[in-house]
Amino acid sequence: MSRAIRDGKHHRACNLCEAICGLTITVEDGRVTDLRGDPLDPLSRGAICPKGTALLDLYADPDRLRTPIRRDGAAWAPIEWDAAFDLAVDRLREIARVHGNDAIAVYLGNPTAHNSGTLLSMGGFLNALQTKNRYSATSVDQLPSHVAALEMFGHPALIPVPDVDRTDYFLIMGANPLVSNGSLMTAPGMRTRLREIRERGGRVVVLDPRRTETAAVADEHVFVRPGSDAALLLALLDTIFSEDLVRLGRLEPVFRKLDVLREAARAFPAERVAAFTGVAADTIRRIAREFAAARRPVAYGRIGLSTQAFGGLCQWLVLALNAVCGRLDAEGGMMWPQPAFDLILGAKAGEAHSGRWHSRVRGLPEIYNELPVAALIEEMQTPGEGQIRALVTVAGNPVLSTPNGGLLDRVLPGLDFMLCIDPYVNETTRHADLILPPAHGLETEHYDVIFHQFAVRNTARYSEPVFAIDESQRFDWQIFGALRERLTGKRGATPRERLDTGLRYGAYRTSLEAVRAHEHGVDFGPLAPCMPERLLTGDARIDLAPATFVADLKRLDAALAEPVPELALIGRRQLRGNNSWMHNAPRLMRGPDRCTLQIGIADAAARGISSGDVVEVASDAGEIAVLAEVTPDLMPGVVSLPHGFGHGNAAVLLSVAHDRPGASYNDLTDSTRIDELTGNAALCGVPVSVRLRREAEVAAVS
Ligand SMILES: Nc1nc2c(c(=O)[nH]1)N[C@H]1C(S)=C(S)[C@@H](COP(=O)(O)OP(=O)(O)OC[C@H]3O[C@@H](n4cnc5c(=O)[nH]c(N)nc54)[C@H](O)[C@@H]3O)O[C@H]1N2
Ligand SMILES: Nc1nc2c(c(=O)[nH]1)N[C@H]1C(S)=C(S)[C@@H](COP(=O)(O)OP(=O)(O)OC[C@H]3O[C@@H](n4cnc5c(=O)[nH]c(N)nc54)[C@H](O)[C@@H]3O)O[C@H]1N2
Ligand code: SF4
Ligand SMILES: [Mo]
Repeated sequence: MSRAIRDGKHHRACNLCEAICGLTITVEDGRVTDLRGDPLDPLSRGAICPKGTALLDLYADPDRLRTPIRRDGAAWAPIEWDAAFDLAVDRLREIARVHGNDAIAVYLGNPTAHNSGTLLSMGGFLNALQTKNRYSATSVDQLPSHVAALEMFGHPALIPVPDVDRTDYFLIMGANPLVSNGSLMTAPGMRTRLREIRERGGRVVVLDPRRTETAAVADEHVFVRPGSDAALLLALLDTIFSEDLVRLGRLEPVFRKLDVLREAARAFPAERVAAFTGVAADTIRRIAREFAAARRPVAYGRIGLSTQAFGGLCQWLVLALNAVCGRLDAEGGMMWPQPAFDLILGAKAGEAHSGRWHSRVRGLPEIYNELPVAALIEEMQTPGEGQIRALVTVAGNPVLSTPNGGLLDRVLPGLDFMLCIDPYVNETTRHADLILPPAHGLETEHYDVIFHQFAVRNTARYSEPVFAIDESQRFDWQIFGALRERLTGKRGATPRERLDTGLRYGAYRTSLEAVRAHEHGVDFGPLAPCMPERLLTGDARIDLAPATFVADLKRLDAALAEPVPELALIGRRQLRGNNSWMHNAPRLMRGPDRCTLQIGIADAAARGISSGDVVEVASDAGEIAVLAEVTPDLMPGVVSLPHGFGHGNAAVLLSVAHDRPGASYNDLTDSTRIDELTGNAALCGVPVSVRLRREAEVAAVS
């Protein structure tokens, strides 16, 4: 293993999650002797979580690939970088020549968003492939927020974030920031930030089917039935309209169609939605009144609101609720960060579109150059022109992270070619013909081009690598550069050059050199109002009731009459994990097995289930066996399982994870269960049955 570049204190961002905490890493004699939160970082103020320290495990992980490998029958063989690039490009070219460009699919996983080298170099390679079959983790995540931002503010990246540091009433729906450390809300140190809201006399209210870690530190927690939040939000809006609590604030002149929104909400009064949501009408009305009466309230909804059958409606209605209380672009409300490197720099009003093409089999619409990943399997399985024959994955693990992952696992071997850019042989990359591993984590330089865009304070920070790579390794941007050059004969700008250009033209007219000079980061201050100037809608106004959303209310209306499933499955992110890929860090895997099915006391008793029993969980899509954990923290009729486990296959080269395999949530999800408005996968609220495994079967599992 290489030595650190220099002794002394290194200050850099943790690039594992959206919180982007500043770290101080002490190196003595070439070795790291200490790693802690950087108290001088203007955004994170010393915050850190257990995953941050696990960066050291990642660096030292013997399972992490440092050089390319190619498939050799059932085994892997090493291959030189140049030969690997040639092989990749020859195979991709051949497949495109015979079957057309769309025969090559691309899947971009979550860590691409946390890696500036990849973000600032991958475009040329992707464009060279000229395929419409682009997929990413976006459509198992925040796609509804992009669609709502596009419809209301004119650009998918114009998503506002809660100004947590100044709010006095934080309504949190379907998010667990104490564990996730915040998402579409880069706000490191959430425990402190939530405590500060309460210390300044404010209130934190959590609506969630599980009494979460965040609920435990909130002033109030209310159980809400999975998938029912759109109705709940409409009822909150209806109370605000019918009790005359609307106050539009500064943006009133640019709002359109308030009357349409009022009419839409009128059909969902609190009394009508109470049974469907599981929330008493009185409670809904009280929360609406408290929200409207607070001085600086803000409503925020995340994964639990997005990855459900009404994700699009939810994200629209959260924004609408903020709007009618004058909370858009207001201090302590939903605000738009103004990042030093701006993703929407140069975007023109009225220019962004969705639905420019559709998936071949199901006709799901493109947005932001991508198709919903729920369409991936059928596009591989259905014969005909445009059928996917090859897959390129970058920093992803769709076998564990996308709906019907178990089926995807069985379909991938049928592809003609699979190229994975990833440092691990995981459940997905194990099917690759070729794996190109980029240098990783502490070996790379870094700038959060995405997460400053969603941060609760305007800051900028550039991170230098701590460790040098050796000659046998390549950076991600070198990999993408080499692939692009072989495909097009062209060379692109380096990530540093692109970053510098972006910073020079951005809001603060700074430069890479200037940012680099501040090792703890540059502070541009708290969020500031910037609307309507930053709007990108064609008419420079905000549509409070976009027609496509209003039309989707019919589906919600019909759902209110449908029978409630006996048990609905929801997820459970864990502090000591990161989707599917940090289960190989020894320091995160100590203690009892965490891949348990949590079930409420009454639901467990009705099935004769006790903690520690092996239970079988079945859905329309599949079946898994896991340990049960009986808890008082779940709403009756709801069970909860973390996603990202299922590391049991012998071909997965993750030795620590392999010892704690668990089972995959997404063996139970179904790619036909989507939010029909946006195409996002509906991973929450999956109808399941749960039963105790019989003795003989238990023996077979253990
Ligand atoms: N049931 C259920 N499913 C879910 C979710 C859920 O809540 N419930 N959540 C969804 C969400 S929000 C997300 S974002 C997705 C995540 O889904 P994915 O992005 O598909 O999966 P990850 O587990 O993040 O896998 C990341 C992969 O990237 C690799 N990697 C890490 N860093 C780098 C890097 O710098 N470069 C490269 N090239 N590779 C790298 C890791 O080795 C790992 O193989 O899962 C989704 N799936
Ligand atoms: N430690 C850790 N941190 C992470 C990750 C991780 O895997 N581990 N993943 C990162 C990623 S990729 C993302 S996108 C973010 C996600 O960040 P968050 O959205 O904060 O993540 P979750 O913890 O999944 O919170 C979702 C909540 O929604 C609830 N929920 C489920 N269904 C419903 C519903 O129908 N209605 C309501 N109201 N609530 C519902 C769940 O009980 C859960 O509490 O976290 C990021 N941070
Ligand atoms: S909260 Fe996120 S960014 Fe901060 S140390 Fe933990 S993993 Fe890293
Ligand atoms: Mo995510």
